[in-house]
Amino acid sequence: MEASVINENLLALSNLKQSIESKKAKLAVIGLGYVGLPVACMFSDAGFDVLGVEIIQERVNKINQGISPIEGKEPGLAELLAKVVNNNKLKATTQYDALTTRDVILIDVETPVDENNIPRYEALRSALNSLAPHLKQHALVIVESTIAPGTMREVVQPILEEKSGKRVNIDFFLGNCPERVMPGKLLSNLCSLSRVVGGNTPQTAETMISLYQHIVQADLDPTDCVTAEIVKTAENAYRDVQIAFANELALICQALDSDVWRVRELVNKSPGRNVHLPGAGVGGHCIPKDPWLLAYGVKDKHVPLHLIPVARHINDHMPIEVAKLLKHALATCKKNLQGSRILVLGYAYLENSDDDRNSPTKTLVDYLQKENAEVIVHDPFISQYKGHVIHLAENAHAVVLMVAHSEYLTIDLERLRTALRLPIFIDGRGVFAHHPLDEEEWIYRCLGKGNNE
Ligand code: SAJ
Repeated sequence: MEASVINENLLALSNLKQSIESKKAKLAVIGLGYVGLPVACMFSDAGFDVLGVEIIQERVNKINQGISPIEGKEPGLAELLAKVVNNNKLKATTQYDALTTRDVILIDVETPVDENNIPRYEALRSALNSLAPHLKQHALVIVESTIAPGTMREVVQPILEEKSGKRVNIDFFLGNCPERVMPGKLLSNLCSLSRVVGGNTPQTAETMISLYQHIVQADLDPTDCVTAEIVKTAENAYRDVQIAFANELALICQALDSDVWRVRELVNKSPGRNVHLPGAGVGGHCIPKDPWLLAYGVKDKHVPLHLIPVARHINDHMPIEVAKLLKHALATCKKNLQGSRILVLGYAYLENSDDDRNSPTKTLVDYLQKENAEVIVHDPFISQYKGHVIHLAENAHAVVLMVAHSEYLTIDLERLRTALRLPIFIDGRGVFAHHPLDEEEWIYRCLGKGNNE
């Protein structure tokens, strides 16, 4: 590239950086979901003019009325949204042509994997194809969605260049800054968790840091795009493998008539150990998906991946391990799954959350129904499963706890046992592991604890 072109680009980037530092830069966020909306609100609250682009008209209408479309408890989000909309710092639209005035565009759309664990980039491609024709000269595009390593180079850059006729690092700038948010802590996470800032060039990363400094009070670590893609998917693949180890250890302890809940406590006294919590499965929008995105990044590189896929298999299979405990407990009462009535406690993927994405309970319910059991589901946070646990337990042959919602920790066990036809309690999260139900009164089976035969 000629020196004059390089200087022109550096000047353009420097001008953009100054406009960001002075908050004159106009921002846009594409995708106003559980990540995009808090991000848009925080940059608006920091003083930027932010345009939100969202394909769901109803969501746009709600946001422009200052009403949060996000269900569940997100401390501070509803109030912040109302504030920034009322002071005209945030506006939402379904129209992409409004992006022609935007200096920085953040992309926060979903990036799921399909049943074959292949990334589905329809939403990402659609956002890029819609943005490109309206891309402003010298604009900065930042993908915040979690993507497989190589996606910036193989998908994002080609679409933007081909559909806009512009060249990266000359006519527009590109980066990847993966979000690190958890449901229930969206706003606090966005400002308190460090961010990996992947720029297509080091200067781009620097400019990105000048943007995120306005909302992030933690480390902003500059790097390149592929490193940023790897870090985000690896941090969740790492957690998945950790959980899989805890689950395999639970099955070992069951077989040896030991107690994984005690074993893990003692193992974790050893320096540098941190055996995670065994459980009835791994759900949510991140952990089940991100390991497959990481694996996809090396799909053509002949890297022999074993640990990541097998950890996913172990974790996906845990609801069936819980079903086995149920089967064995029913058998001690000469009852089969077929024709039994089972009360399942918890459908959300996480305790005290209403989020049911990739719910492990769904796997359990499907399995039990295939075995011709009658299944009743309760969940205090999910509208179609709300109800009174004791009433729902009437005439059930067993209770299976799948999610450690606080409500279940204080359940009236005496009334529960009276309501049940058989005193069977399967504890899929070790909620009562340290205070097992009275053996005289209950057939209590806990994941990871022996004597389950
Ligand atoms: N789970 C276990 N055992 C554990 C931890 C979790 O079985 O020891 C299960 C949970 O029950 C749930 C699933 O795994 O079904 C996921 O739980 P999670 O605590 O990982 O919660 P997530 O899915 O909200 O993960 C998010 C991720 N954050 C981001 O992607 C920014 C993850 O990287 C965080 O580590 C995690 O929150 C967290 O630390 O809370």
